Amino acid sequence: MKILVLHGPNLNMLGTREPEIYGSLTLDDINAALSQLAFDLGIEIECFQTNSEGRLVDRIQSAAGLFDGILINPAAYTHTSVAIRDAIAAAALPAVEVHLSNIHSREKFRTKSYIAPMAIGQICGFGADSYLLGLRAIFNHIKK
Ligand code: CA2
Repeated sequence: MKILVLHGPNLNMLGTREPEIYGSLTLDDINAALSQLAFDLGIEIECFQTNSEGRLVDRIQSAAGLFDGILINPAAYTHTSVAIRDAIAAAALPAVEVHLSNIHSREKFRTKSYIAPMAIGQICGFGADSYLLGLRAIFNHIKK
């Protein structure tokens, strides 16, 4: 089993600012924890971060046939991107949406996700654990 892990815009800044919202771990720390969990589960992951909406669409499009599922934190594009939503729908791969913060308890504009209706589920509010729970969720879903 091979899972593509996608991190959206500004997540490369993790660990530098706003630790009260996003925690103090860096993106490398999160990727390392995901790699350890992937090893424990006996699966492969590939992690990719970009600030570009188009590059996220490109990676989702090219995932078909190479990956069994997508774990994605679309970051701010969650609340704006029909392009990423359409790419996930077209890829026809199971996707799990994750967020570090609880997007439902923050500003109203963050409560809307264009991605969630295309995902098998959404996990938010658990910091880096959202990613780990998300990886377990997509693993269990695919294994069934
Ligand atoms: O809670 C999440 O994971 C978010 O996807 C994070 C996005 C935000 O736009 C979403 O509404 C919720 C923002 C990521 C920006 O992360 C930074 C971290 C440190 C310093 C600056 C930005």
